[in-house]
Amino acid sequence: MTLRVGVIGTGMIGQDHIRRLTQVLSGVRVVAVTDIDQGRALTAAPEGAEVFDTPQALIRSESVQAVVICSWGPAHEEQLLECISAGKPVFCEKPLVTSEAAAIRVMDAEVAFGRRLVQVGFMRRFDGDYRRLKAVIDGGTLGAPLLYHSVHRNASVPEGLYTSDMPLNDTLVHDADISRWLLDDEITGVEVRVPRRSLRGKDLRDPTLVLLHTVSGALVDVEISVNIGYGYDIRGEVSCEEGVASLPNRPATVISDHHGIRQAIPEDWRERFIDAYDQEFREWIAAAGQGTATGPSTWDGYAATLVADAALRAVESGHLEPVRMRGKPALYGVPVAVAA
Ligand code: NAD
Ligand code: ISE
Repeated sequence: MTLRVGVIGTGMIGQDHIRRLTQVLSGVRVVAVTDIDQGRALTAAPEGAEVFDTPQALIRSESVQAVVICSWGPAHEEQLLECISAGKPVFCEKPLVTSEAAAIRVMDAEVAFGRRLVQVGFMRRFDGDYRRLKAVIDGGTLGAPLLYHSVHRNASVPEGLYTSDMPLNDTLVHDADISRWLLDDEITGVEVRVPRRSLRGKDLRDPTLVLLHTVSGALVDVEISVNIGYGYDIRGEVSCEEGVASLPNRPATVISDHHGIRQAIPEDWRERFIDAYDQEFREWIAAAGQGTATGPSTWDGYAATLVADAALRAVESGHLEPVRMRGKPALYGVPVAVAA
C-alpha cells in the first residue's frame, strides 16, 4: 500500500523531506503541499501533487492520509490539533511546540483521541552511531552513566531569523531529547552559563553552555555553538562507572593531499543525519500506514519543551531552574522511576 502524504511548510527541511519521500523511500507518495509562501509551495510540489491554500484544507483533504509538518515551531500547535481532530497520523518537525501550555493542549487532545498519532522529528534516535552508543549503555557493561557531554555546533544559522533565544528553545531540544533517551532518565533542572561571545556570532548570544540535571543524579553538559563556520560538528561522550562510550567523530570525507590527511566535517544537519532522517521516515511510514505513530512522542516533545522553557528562565536568572513534569499518561508508556 502507498501512503498518501501532505507536507505543510516547504522551506529547507520541508524540501529535503519531500526529496526523500519522493526519491529515496518506497511505500509513500507526496500528494499535497502547502506553505504560507505559495510560490515556494508551487516550486517544491512534486509532479502530480496538489497545492493547497491552507494547512487546514490540506489536512482535511480526503486525498491526504497522513501529514508531515515542516512549518516554523510557533505554527505547529494549531496544525497538530487539526491533524488529531481529523484522526490523521502526523510527523511533526521539532520543536513539537514552543510552550508548555501548547504541549499540554496537544497531549490532552491525543490522549482524548485514544491512540498515538504524533511522531516528533528527533532524528538522532534513528542515527546508527547514537543507536550503537545507546546499546552499549543499555548493555550495562560500563556500569551506570554518570556524565554525558553533548556538543552541538552549527556552521551558521540564518541571520535575522535565528535569535538569541533559539539555541535554547530550538537547538537544545535535540540534546535534551537524546540525553533523556540515551540515559533513560528525565531532566529535573537546567542551568545556563554564557561565556564571552564569539565575534563570529555577531549580535547573538553564542556560544551557550547548558547543564541538565537528571532524576538519577547524572549530569549532562551541552555546548551549543551556532556560528563555528567550519561545519556541523556533533559529538557525544558518556562517562560511566567502568568506562567511557563515545560517538565516533564522524567525518564527511577523509582527504589526503599535500597538506597531509584531513577529515572534512559535514556541512550541515542534512548531510550529517541523512541516514537518520531516512530511517525516521521509514519507521514513520510503517506506523502511519497502520493509522498510528511510534518513535519520539508528544510526551518526548513536551519534555523537551519544558527543558527549553527552563533554559530560557535560567539564562535570565543565572540559577538552577526546575523542570516539573506532569504525570505520564499511559498512552506514552512507563514513567522513569523517580529516585527515593
Ligand atoms: P524554513 O524557514 O526554511 O521553512 C519553513 C517553511 O514553513 C517556510 O517556507 C514558511 O513559509 C513555512 N511556514 C511557516 N509557517 C507556516 C504556516 N503557518 N503555514 C504554512 N507554512 C508555514 O525553516 P526550516 O529550517 O525548514 O525549519 C522548519 C522546521 O523544521 C522548524 O520547526 C525547525 O526547527 C525544524 N528543523 C528541524 C531540523 C532537524 O534536524 N530535525 C533541521 C532543520 C529544521
Ligand atoms: C535546526 O533547526 C535543527 O534542528 C538542526 O538539527 C540543529 O542542529 C540546528 O541547530 C537547528 O537550528
